[in-house]
Amino acid sequence: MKILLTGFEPFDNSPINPSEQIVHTLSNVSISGVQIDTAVLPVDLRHGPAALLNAVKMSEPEAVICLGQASRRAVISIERVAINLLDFRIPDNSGNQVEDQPIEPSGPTAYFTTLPVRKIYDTLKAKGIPAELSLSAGTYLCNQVMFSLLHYLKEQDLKVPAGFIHLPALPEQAAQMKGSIPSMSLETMIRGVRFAIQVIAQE
Ligand code: PCA
Repeated sequence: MKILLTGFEPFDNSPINPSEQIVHTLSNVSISGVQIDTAVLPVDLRHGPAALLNAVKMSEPEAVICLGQASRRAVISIERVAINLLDFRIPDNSGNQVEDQPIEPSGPTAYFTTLPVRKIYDTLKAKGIPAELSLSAGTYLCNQVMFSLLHYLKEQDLKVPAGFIHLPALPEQAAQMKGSIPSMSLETMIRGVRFAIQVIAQE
């Protein structure tokens, strides 16, 4: 089996992004016989979704897991829904700032993830990894790439399970902040993503 695993480049004045570090760590690794193809996406309104769809076309994966950072989240957040909305709290890395715009003007309001999120959640909890099922991937780049991916797979009639997992900040990122934000070690996050891959491989 082949899974495409994507992360994002750093954004919001941080020099690092845990999703990028995980993708680099698991690049070309085989987990339970699963081949992992990887891509790091730009935090860019125009190029982020395009880079993801390009990676999907190149890899032709049997499942796609996209990763990104959500600094205020305390646990690994397995996203259930992507909504057809762009409303950026901060500009993207190219300076684009959008408010109240649809991602796909003629697209549906939202897509549900097609990953087995309940099984992933149950497995992570059973393995002692803090996790939650989340109802919103936000209205920034992570939601945009999740929506664009699910829209593309639907339009192409490709039965490829796909979805998004948000990660907390790394301890070194939390230490840089003036206020207090939650964090999780890279090691725990990597264990969580490995278990998610194993669950998908067993489907
Ligand atoms: N997190 C952002 C975009 C890039 C990332 O890692 C988000 O949650 O939208």
